[in-house]
Amino acid sequence: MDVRAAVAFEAAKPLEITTVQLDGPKPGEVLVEIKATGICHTDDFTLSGADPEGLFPAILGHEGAGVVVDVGAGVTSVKRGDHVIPLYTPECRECPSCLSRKTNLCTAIRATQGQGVMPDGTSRFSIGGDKIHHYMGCSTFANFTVLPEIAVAKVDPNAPFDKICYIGCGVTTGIGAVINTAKVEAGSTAIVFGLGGIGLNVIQGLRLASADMIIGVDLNPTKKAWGERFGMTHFVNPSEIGAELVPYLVNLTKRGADSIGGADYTFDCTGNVKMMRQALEASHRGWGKSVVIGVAGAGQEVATRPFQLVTGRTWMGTAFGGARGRTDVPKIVEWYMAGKIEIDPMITHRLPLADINRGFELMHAGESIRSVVVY
Ligand code: NAD
Ligand code: AHE
Ligand code: ZN
Repeated sequence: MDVRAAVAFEAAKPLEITTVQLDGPKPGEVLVEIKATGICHTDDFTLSGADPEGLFPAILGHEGAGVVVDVGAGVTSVKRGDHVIPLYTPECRECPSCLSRKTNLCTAIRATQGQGVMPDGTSRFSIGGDKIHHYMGCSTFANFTVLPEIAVAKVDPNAPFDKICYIGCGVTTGIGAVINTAKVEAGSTAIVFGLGGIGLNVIQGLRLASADMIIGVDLNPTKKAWGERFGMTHFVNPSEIGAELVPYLVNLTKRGADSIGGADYTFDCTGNVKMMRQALEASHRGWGKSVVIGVAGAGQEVATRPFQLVTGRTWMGTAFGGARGRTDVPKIVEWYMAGKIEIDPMITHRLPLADINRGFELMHAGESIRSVVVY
């Protein structure tokens, strides 16, 4: 069938809106009509050419929501008409990783996903017979896509697509990093580096977890109001403090009889490896946990003095907020429907597919939190 897509033909070039051919679902796969998709910084990261796994041409996009329109042989967990969110972290419930209960990083299809193809090693997308790669197993920058059955979460059919698409990455990543990965306790102190589409969801996760002190750090002064909107208690702009950032933050987090300082929990949501180091070093001696969420490009490495770890800090990371997609994503949709979490104010721009490149421009200019393409 012919579908409309924004195709990344080459790195660092605008997406081209065009018609591509999509083959129907094979056994174990589902055809989904994508109704809306967010634009995440990771799409920009891959389009920039910095992603060591980046493949071109490809149909990017991994933050979608839509409706199942066809299913391949043997599919049992979803049917035509079901509303679903594609999962770049699937949940097969059978692989050693899923069975371990120690991680959400299902390994059932990770190898072929990284090669931009479906589990049988072929792509469903093409143009004039030439293969187009899938992306993160999702390719939501097309109005129809094919996904493995294990890579869709069935959600409440009353939930609006143009909001819950954000649960496909940003919302779940940010809130999950707090709840699943860091396991923040009530009364904690926390620092969030980078107040974009992910960092603001870390902040609302911290509010949900009843953290006491929630410090946001961002170079963009407009992010102060954004952070406060979701529960941030203090804002620090590194370019305005006129001091070294880490000692400044350590001092700010000193409480009561504690003369050492440092936050109980810190989160990097910038993808900048220098900020990742500062986040670790701003966590509390003896027990601080620092969670890397940001994604950094090929060749980038994190560094710190081993002393920082010897003295009891833990450096950890999270993908998709540690969420088990088919189990946890429907619950997060319910939290949204019940008013327990906010999504609407973070969706600052709605665009037709034809204007998708504008969404990337808004991100680069720091003007959007989330742009959502509505098909
Ligand atoms: P974004 O562009 O919306 O936000 C990034 C924010 O960081 C901006 O507000 C920017 O001003 C700020 N920032 C950048 N450099 C900074 C610096 N040096 N100091 C202070 N602030 C700085 O991006 P996003 O969509 O929120 O994504 C954030 C990061 O998280 C990206 O690296 C993205 O690829 C990654 N990500 C990871 C996961 C995961 O599962 N681990 C999921 C989604 C996104
Ligand atoms: N391909 C990159 C890594 C990109 C990456 O880490 N992706 C995150 C999700 S970011 C969503 O916006 C992820 O899920 N990682 C786990 C995984 O298995 O990919 C690289 O550096 O090679
Ligand atoms: Zn993402």
